Amino acid sequence: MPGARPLVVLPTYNEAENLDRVLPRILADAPGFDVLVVDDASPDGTGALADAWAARSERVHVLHRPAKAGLGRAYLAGFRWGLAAQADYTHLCEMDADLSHDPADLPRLLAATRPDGADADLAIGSRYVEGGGVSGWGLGRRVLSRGGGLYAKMLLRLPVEDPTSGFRCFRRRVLESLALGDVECQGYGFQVEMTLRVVRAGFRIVEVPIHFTDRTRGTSKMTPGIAVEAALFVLRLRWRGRRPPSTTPGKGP
Ligand SMILES: Nc1nc2c(ncn2[C@@H]2O[C@H](COP(=O)(O)OP(=O)(O)OP(=O)(O)O)[C@@H](O)[C@H]2O)c(=O)[nH]1
Ligand SMILES: [Mg+2]
Repeated sequence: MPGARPLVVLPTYNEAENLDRVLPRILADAPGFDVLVVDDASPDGTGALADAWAARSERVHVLHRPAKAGLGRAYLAGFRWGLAAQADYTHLCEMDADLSHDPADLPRLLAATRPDGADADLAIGSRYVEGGGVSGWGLGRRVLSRGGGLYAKMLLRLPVEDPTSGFRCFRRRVLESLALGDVECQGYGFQVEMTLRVVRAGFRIVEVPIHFTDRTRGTSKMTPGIAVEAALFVLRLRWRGRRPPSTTPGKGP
């Protein structure tokens, strides 16, 4: 996309087996995208691998954090890094490092933010719109994902079919205008909370169909406890719903 300077924030915790596969795919299939690996001191050495990639490619950057602090915290740190970077990134994207998200879809997400395209402020890679899908998951995981998404959509009245998706592209001004310091959820409710904040700030969201493939290497960080925590967090957001989350005045669309 002419004039765009996108950054993909890639959170990692014990993804050594996947990092060597996903980084070359991003570099090849998403030309013009820089990558920021946000590693929480993974015991399996993911951080050192990321450093080796950064030494070889000026498109790869690494943010090391001292301990595992959750997906939401990793993304917020990555967004702050991206907004402060000299590169003047125009877009900040989210993507899992386990190849569940296809790097070749990044240009499509970015294109959905084009003024002469879908003109989205936030493009969400969606498994649950026509043309999207999931492979590799058993029935239980499918029900949890689709059910969790519908639950959040209905309780919070979100105009989105896949509010828990972690494959996204934000226009820079969206993240600049949200008060990122107020974002509460450290874990998997983070995606839902961000969706709610973007909707409430009046920005335009468009869903782009994606095909999600279950990880084939490394281990999932998802546990039943994390799913319950996210569900309870959505309830809290619902009950606090009358008071809109704060945004910086005057920066909305
Ligand atoms: N930096 C950081 N990354 C994390 C943390 N928790 C998860 N991640 C990364 O976030 C991405 C998504 O996590 P996954 O474990 O794949 O979660 P999931 O996709 O919901 O679960 P699976 O489908 O089972 O893989 C992966 O790249 C993880 O390595 C964390 O606490 N810190
Ligand atoms: Mg995953």
